[in-house]
Amino acid sequence: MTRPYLHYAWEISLYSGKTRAYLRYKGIPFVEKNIHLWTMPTIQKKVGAQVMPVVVTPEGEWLQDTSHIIDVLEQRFPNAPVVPTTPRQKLASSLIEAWADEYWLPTAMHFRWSYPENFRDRFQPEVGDNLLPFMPRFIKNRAVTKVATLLRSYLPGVGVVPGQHEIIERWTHEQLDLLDTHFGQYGYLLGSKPCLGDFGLIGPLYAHLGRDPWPARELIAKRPNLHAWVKRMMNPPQPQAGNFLADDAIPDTLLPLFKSVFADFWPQLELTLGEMERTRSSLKPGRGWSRMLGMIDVPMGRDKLRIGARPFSLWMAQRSFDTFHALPAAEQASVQSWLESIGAGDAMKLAIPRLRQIALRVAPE
Ligand SMILES: N[C@@H](CCC(=O)N[C@@H](CS)C(=O)NCC(=O)O)C(=O)O
Repeated sequence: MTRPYLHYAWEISLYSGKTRAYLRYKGIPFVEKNIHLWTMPTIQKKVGAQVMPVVVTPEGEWLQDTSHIIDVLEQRFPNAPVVPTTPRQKLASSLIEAWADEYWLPTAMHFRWSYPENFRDRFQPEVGDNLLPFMPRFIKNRAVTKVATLLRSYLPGVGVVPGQHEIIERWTHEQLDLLDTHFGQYGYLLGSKPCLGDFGLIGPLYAHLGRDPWPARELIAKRPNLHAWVKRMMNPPQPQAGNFLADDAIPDTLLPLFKSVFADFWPQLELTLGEMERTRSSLKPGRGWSRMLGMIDVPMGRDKLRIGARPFSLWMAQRSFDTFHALPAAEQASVQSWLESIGAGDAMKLAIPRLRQIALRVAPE
């Protein structure tokens, strides 16, 4: 018998929800492994950062970064592919993955950390049990304080400061309403089976918004179609069934979400690029950029959100550019005409330097 894959993850972790939903949907034999305080140095040694999720293959390889993990597993488990084969859907799926992974961070962090009941009733008890299962509560709480202090230190960098709460909330309510409308008509983003974009979105929409008590009650439970999608994503029907929509169609109900991809996320990429160029001369060989550079003012709906520039967002976007450029000319033309029809005709012209991922950082290739 072959050994199962190991999924080192926490239920409460944003990106772990993405890989867990994927592993379940694909029916890949895996065992969920908790990350204890004493597991962290091993993860650091194997993948270069204290990060989750991490997948260990039956052959003993340690895979890190949810996008890379899914890429590798798609090759090994070609059944029920999550990457559409038709050009517009392929790019659309990749764009939503990048946008969900990167642009939704302020939303995820705000709704977790600005409502104390999440920490009191969920984060503190659960993370304490994860880190130090056999210790008394007061020791667990001390360990949790360290983790929480680190995570809270990220808040201003992702725009979560009191003066901006309202901006994040307004934008989030709009996006959630749009998703609720969409999932009233379709099971998943692109039809009756999930694509890469669905797995990107389930990250923020499960652990933070769908499971922390305040947002689960106030944001998700109040939107029944979205709520049902979150449940479907986390408990996928087996065996897999369903299809992407015929004729490479992109549902009209997704178009307002793509408006945010190009009007909000794209300017974030451009401004981040500026910060990366400004700091390029100080790069040390093999180290890459810091995870966060200077502050930038990024559109968020009709507002602007001041956040730190995160070079990692460019690596995620690079994946979408690569998807586009790998298409044969006729398929690129079809994608281009779709982009033009939604007012994003210049989107694929954004020139970014080639980047490689080093755990949570990126460096020039
Ligand atoms: N791009 C990475 C992001 C992983 C990530 O940021 N994971 C969080 C937990 S959900 C983490 O470990 N953060 C630790 C930190 O940021 O220092 C992926 O897709 O796997």
